Amino acid sequence: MDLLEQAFELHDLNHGFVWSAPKRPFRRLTEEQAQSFNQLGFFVVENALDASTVERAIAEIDPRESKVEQYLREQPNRRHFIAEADGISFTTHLVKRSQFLRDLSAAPIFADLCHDLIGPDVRLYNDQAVYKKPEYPKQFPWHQDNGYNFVEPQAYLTCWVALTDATVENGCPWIIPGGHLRGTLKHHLTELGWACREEDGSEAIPAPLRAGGMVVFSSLTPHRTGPNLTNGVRKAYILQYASHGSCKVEHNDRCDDTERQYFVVRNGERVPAPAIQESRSSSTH
Ligand SMILES: O=C(O)CCC(=O)C(=O)O
Repeated sequence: MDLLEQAFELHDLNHGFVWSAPKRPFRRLTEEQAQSFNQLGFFVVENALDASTVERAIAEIDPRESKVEQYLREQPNRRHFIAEADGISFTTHLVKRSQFLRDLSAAPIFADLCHDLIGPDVRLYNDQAVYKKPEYPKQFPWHQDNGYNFVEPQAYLTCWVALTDATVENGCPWIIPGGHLRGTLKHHLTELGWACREEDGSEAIPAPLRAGGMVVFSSLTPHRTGPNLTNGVRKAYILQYASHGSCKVEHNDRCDDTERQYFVVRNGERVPAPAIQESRSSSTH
């Protein structure tokens, strides 16, 4: 089997997958966005967040990311799994500690997209800030988000929000259009992350963004981010949403952690994020 065929092998748990187009009526999605999501697996929203929201989000994330960076510097080889000091950091579950980010995760723009692209009952699945540090020469390899933890239903939603301009030079996302249609592909673990293909291929397209813009894509859309060849930090906040009842199959995890996997849409209606319990918001972890 050659490399190209291997790239299109299916995940062992992917049986009988059928892609479903977004269902009308839409609350926020334009016809053009719906068509792009359905056929290509993604679309871009410019100015999804205004400048003051971006600024506040960065102010909430930066001190927490600094602690993650400090932790990475103290690890053997300055690494923890795929995170690397002065390279790439993952600051996870921020909604457990920041009421601002918690409220943001349930803001109308995200809740409406969840309603249109997932359905009437949707929970936050995961949130994390991903920072790529200056002059970090490594890519984040081609993967589908469902290649990390296999979730059923396989198609959930990722909103990759740029907090700084994301460019080809500093590590913006790249996408394989149409790569979502067969469901989850086979992945293998590399030093830089799970990977479903090695080569970019001529079909790969970059999705550069201005700060405040976002790429909305399926958990099944193959994507990568490039190296950061600039002297600035590339900052992204990634919010993911899954339908109520979703399950991480290998862990039998129902994806309904009360502290962070709350409803953002229930019975078709937006739901405000619940308040953080006081003891948690003051936690330094
Ligand atoms: O933001 C990045 O550089 C890569 C993050 C990503 O693709 C992911 O966490 O799935």
